[in-house]
Amino acid sequence: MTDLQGVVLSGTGGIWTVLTSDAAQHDVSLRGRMKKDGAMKLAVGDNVTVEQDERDAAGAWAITEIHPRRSALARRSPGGGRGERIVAANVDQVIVVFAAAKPEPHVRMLDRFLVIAEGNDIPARIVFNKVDLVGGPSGVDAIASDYERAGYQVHRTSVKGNVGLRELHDVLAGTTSALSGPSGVGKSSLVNALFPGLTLRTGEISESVNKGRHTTVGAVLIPVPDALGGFVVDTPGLREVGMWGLLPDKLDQCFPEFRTSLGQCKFADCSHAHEPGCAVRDGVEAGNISRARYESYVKLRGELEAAPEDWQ
Ligand SMILES: Nc1nc2c(ncn2[C@@H]2O[C@H](COP(=O)(O)OP(=O)(O)OP(=O)(O)O)[C@@H](O)[C@H]2O)c(=O)[nH]1
Ligand SMILES: [Mg+2]
Ligand SMILES: [Zn+2]
Repeated sequence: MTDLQGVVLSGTGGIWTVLTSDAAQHDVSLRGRMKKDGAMKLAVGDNVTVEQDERDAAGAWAITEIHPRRSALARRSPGGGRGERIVAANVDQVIVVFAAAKPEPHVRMLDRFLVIAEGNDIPARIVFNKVDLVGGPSGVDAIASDYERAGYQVHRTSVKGNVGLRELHDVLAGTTSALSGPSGVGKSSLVNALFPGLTLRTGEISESVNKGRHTTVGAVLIPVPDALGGFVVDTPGLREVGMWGLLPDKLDQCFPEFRTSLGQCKFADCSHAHEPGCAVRDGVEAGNISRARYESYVKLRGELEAAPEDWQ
């Protein structure tokens, strides 16, 4: 038996592609006992031990161990299903990508992506791509300013116009970043443009958005062909994003600009929705917290309260 350490790059239908420490890629399956209920579900980005069974004539490789994760980007299973879906493991930062136009950016949805990152304790930054469609970087100032005020780093990029790519490249170098966001915003196009040599599939917006088809199918972990190394996770665009694992009274901590007000409300268990003496609402009135962000909070809080308990 030979065993090797590796990292999971992608997987479909029970077969996973693992990059091993000897720089080879192997298609592997999970050892039987690891498929049992209660066993940790494998995700791209997981560090694993793989083993080749020399008694097996075909010399098949199997994953014998999944190593503890330093982080996991999880959301609710799609289609109203219960339980969690781990998008990627061992992610250091989430890059939430939206387009300046085509498709139009939706702030409610952007806030959901940010809350998922915050709820998983993974730092997030925001990219508005396709600024060529709105007259350049300043074309997204109106929508970006709420997020900059909230403390997020916002990048304005154009793959077509080669805008902001070097700066974004530098924040991805040497670390593991997951790109998430709706379909057709240019996530795969950005990865291709940032790292020459990569050729991820990209699609026409008309196809991916109108027909509900996604160009990227399943998350893939991509080793960055760069001196500093690191990984980028390209994910398929999401049409709807389900929150998972978040208690309603933890939601306020997922809005960084609320944090200085938390603990200042009249009632210790303030939901910030209707109670008197609410420091968060005072912050909105004083113009320190954006009204649109606050409205996202109220909407999400209502959704989390209405969700069955086993989703929380
Ligand atoms: N005008 C303009 N179009 C862009 C830009 N970046 C990407 N596109 C186009 O947008 C379309 C969608 O790009 P993709 O990279 O496939 O989008 P994606 O976010 O990976 O989509 P999914 O894989 O479906 O989630 C393609 O037709 C790209 O050529 C840009 O900066 N400006
Ligand atoms: Mg894609
Ligand atoms: Zn309050």
